[in-house]
Amino acid sequence: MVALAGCATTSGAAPPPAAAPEPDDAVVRLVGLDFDPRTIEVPVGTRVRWQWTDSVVHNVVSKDFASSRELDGGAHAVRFDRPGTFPYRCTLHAGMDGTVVVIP
Ligand SMILES: [Cu+2]
Repeated sequence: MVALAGCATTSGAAPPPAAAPEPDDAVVRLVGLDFDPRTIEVPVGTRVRWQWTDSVVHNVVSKDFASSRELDGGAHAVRFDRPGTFPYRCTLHAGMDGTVVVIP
């Protein structure tokens, strides 16, 4: 299973806190209706941190994890504890797809 770390919930009116950055995070930016980079390759145990730097609302959703809908300044982080290929997408924008490749 993919371990979830720093997942914000969508309950309540207050915006969820951004996942605090960690020095070894692999960073994917949400910018220009796209993920940058679209494919990121990381070693097992790495935390991937998505950073919203777009004025449009996006989310990050796969069958293993899901963020809330966030705007510019938002963040979501997931630690990947097993190797594999993990496709994900923004469910709000067709074609806004990304992949995390976790290598042993
Ligand atoms: Cu989007």
